[in-house]
Amino acid sequence: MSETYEIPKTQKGCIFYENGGPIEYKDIPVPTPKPTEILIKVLYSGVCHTDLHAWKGDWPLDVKLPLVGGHEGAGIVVAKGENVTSFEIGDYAGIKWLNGSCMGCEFCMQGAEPNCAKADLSGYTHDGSFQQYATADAIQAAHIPKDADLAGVAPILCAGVTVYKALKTADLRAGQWVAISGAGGGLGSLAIQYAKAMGLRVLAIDGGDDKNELCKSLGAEYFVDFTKSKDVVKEIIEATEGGAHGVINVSVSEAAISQSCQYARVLGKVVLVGLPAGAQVKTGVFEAVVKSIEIKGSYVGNREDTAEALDFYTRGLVSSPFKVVGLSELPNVFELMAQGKILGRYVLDTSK
Ligand code: 8ID
Ligand code: ZN
Ligand code: ZN
Repeated sequence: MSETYEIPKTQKGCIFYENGGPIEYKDIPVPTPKPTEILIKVLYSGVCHTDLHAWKGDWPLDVKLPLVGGHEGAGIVVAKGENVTSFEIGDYAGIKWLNGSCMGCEFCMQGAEPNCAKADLSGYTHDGSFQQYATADAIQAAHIPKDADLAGVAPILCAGVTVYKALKTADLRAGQWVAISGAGGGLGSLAIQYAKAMGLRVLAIDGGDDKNELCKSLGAEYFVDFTKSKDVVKEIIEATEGGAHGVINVSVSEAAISQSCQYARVLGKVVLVGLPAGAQVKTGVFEAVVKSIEIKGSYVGNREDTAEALDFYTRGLVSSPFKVVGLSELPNVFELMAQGKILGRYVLDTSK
């Protein structure tokens, strides 16, 4: 049954006009959906480290300016374009990093839509979820079950989907060891739980006692504190009796990413997810050949990965440890994130 919603002309949003410039919380126009788009009343949005990279201008890919960031937005469909058949007014829907793609190129045809050269990215090339109303392509927008907790589900839309896809990319078997580097952050805290749900043994790597406690509470069997360990590589090889079968790199540290090739087991899979500015992954060619390790990039997930990742959440197998603050607090969240002080995720309540 279709409901109707009153849609205001203006709304609150966080917007910046240049990379690294002030983030202004102010009144901005409510966008109008194109014929193929829905308009989502965003109630909650997670803050991903990608949003911080976008604001800083860390990557060799230009952001739209001015920009409203954010790509973990959960809310209600309040309007839709005339061509939209996959959503009804009143449905719960999610804003993901991949807002839209061409659907016709060789990569889209294989379901590798995030790899499309024409990908439109929420909170990067398309105004995202750090506003009260945002537009999303109806094909790519996430379908969120009606009874879901919208604050709780928000981090699944990027962090959950991304780590779930990264674990599939690692192609491990139940009982094998997966090392998660950056395990106490937004992606890492979910990666621990998806890995456990897939039957893997988790070794978590991050810094500080609070992250140690968090990772263990989420199911990690072993925690390596990179700020205290005398030899991270040796400690991991010992704890896993030979090295991790797979590594999910979600830290924002070039050194940690290169190091992961050293503690990967013979025939191990090293998955690259975290995107520190200008980073290179370095490994000795001899070691990589003799150990026959695989180094693979993994980039968010497609519609199927999204539906599957949400299903784990709906079934209660994963939940992001999160803290809710107002949308206007975004600059403070970025500051804590830059210092590596966030346990899990911060979720913004767009009503304040
Ligand atoms: O599709 C993708 N590939 C994708 C999708 C989403 C996010 C990639 N990302 C990228 C982000 O752009 C960012 O570069 O993944 C990275 C992690 O995002 P996040 O989880 O949202 O960031 P966070 O919450 O700040 O967590 C990072 C964690 O890394 C730890 C920090 O302590 C923090 O808990 N960390 C750092 I920084 N250095 C470390 C080190 N040397 C480390 N952990 C272990 N060893
Ligand atoms: Zn993200
Ligand atoms: Zn395409």
